[in-house]
Amino acid sequence: MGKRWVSLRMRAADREGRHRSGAERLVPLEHSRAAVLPLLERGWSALGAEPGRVFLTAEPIPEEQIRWVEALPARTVCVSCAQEGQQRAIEMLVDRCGVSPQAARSAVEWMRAGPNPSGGNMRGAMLLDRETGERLEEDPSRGVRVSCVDLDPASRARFDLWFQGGFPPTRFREAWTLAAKVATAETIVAELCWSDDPHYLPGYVASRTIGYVRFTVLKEAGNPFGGRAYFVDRSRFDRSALVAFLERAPVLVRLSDPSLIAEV
Ligand code: WAQ
Ligand code: MG
Repeated sequence: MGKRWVSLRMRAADREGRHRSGAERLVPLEHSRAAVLPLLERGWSALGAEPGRVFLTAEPIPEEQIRWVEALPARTVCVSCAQEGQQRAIEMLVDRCGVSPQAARSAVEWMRAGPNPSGGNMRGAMLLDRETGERLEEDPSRGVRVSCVDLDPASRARFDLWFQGGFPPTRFREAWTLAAKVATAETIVAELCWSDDPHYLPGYVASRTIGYVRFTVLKEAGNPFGGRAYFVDRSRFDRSALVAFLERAPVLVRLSDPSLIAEV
């Protein structure tokens, strides 16, 4: 029998069930006890003094089911304000990733205003037609939550050694790991993301062709909205297959060569 792995998911929700925070890991069974504690802490700190609940799910994953993918090369583009960052991100989506200007602009608009049609943020990502910008999620107030993905432990050690605990922030490591899984979905041509944290201003555009391109500022300071937009090629789009892959297919990201991330 192969090695045993565990998919861990955390979700914090307020008393009305509104999403506050989530996180996902895929770790060897023997690391799972230690991995749960930080997830629990994150859930509690997202709720703060508010009443609510933290849900923790642990699911065993046989090693044979795991697909290994290479990490994305990453680099940082310095911009001076959100307007400039959004403009450059739109250009990159349009010029390099086959997204129409209309679709790129519509993703930016949704993310600035809160992508949840009933107000605020979403738990998962939007799926947007790369031509028309039309929203294609089954439930647009929830979106699609990518799960069952992590940097494998040896690559994580390589990553930590390379940066020696200095820059970049944890948010980069997590977003870049998630983006490597998303980039392997054939019907997704690119993604755009920035945080819903009002104080975390960087964001990125990612795809198989351009890798992970960070922008130092993609949102206005103080804006509580953020999100992820996955641009899909409608001609090859099979929603249930794509959602099953993003939500459930186990993927480990391998960083064979740390020079891939030397320019973040
Ligand atoms: N799957 C799909 N969508 C997700 C997931 C996921 N696992 N996690 C978060 N989202 C969506 C959800 O709508 C959130 O509101 C939104 O993304 C933002 O999530 O420095 O921290 O966790 O290179 O706030 C990007 C820049 C940071 C990192 C992104 O996102 C860098 C970030 P957050
Ligand atoms: Mg988050």
